[in-house]
Amino acid sequence: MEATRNLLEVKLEEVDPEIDTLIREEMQRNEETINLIASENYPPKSAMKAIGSMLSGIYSEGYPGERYYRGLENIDKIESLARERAKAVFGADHANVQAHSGSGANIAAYLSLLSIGDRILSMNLDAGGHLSHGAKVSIVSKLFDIHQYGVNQETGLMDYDQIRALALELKPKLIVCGASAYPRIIDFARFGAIAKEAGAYLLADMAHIAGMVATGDHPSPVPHCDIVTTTTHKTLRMTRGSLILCKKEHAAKVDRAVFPLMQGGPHQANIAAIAVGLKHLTTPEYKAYIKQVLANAKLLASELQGLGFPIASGGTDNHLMLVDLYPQGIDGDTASIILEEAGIVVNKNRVPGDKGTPKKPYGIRLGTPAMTSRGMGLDEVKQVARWIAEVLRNPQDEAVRKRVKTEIADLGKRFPIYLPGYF
Ligand code: DSN
Repeated sequence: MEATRNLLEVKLEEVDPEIDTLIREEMQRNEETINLIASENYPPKSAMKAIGSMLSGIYSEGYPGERYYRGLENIDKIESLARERAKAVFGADHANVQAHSGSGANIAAYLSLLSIGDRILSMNLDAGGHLSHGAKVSIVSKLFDIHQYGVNQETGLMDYDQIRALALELKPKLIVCGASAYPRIIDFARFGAIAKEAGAYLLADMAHIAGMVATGDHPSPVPHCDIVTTTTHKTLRMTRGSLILCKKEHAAKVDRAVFPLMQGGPHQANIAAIAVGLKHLTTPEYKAYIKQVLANAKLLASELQGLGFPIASGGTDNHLMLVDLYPQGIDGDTASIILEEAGIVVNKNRVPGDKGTPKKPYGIRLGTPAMTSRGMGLDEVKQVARWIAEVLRNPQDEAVRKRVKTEIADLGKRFPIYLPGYF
């Protein structure tokens, strides 16, 4: 009978056509545009099945084998699999998979090693660091004594001698390395030596480059660090979440810092999805994918340079690049708006030596993980570079944006993100 129909069984499109439509429109928007946001990607359907499962409603405070609730024998196995897979992929002694996302994982990691008020030396947000590394507007700057290093304003590169000098002078209890907008290889071994000399703990936030670390295409921070954190949805291409990897001696403190210090019950559907995603990382297909992400990024940087757009540090060793728009006379905010109108989605970003403001910097950050997930390769990269140049050289010309948008929607049809029927 209609009146007693079980609400659990009613389809999304029936119970909430508004949200259903918005989700479909968002999927359509993605199919018809090119996503160059360096921190985004498209998770596999297999992981989305796990995150859309009934595990979404489970409570499981504690850790496998030591929970505060009963009925968790399957959940314990799932979380244990996620932890073991994370340890195996990255060669870590211990993995915590419960922190809901990257910033929380970083704060839990700090709290496991430090006392409130302790000194941290980390990378400045303007230079490519992350909010949660201690930016003024973050809670991290209220909890700890933050000192920061940048990059050389001319070369755009980290200056390890300067970082060493700062570390020896400031004697921080923790050094944080890893970045959200740094296009070059990070020398984690050098950071390890600096931390050792300064008597500091070392934490690497490898969120952006974790995919390359997983495949061996970027040196791993794990052997050199006390703790390594990462989100799971960037180059790792899982659903949103995080991992905290650490040395054996920090395991108990890390686990306690996540639960009960920072969080209550973990999101087990997401942990199941992360376990699925981790399984993908060891496949030949994923390894080939990461190689293509890197080849695409290198080509995108050199093509844009050839078209007259300087790239910070002269290129990229990873999946992202920073385009300096100052010579073009267009700020990153305006550039991101007109590129979006043309179907190319990017974020504004400061570049080394930026003459703009945080809201109107003179750069944009581009990344190739998402477009590569669609199967796009070098030919498409060249075309994307030409479209970007055309749009940015003609900021007043709406007709150009309109035409490019149609061309990109056509390209999107040739490279669907997901085949129909998964939702
Ligand atoms: N917001 C992410 C990025 O875009 O890099 C980092 O958390």
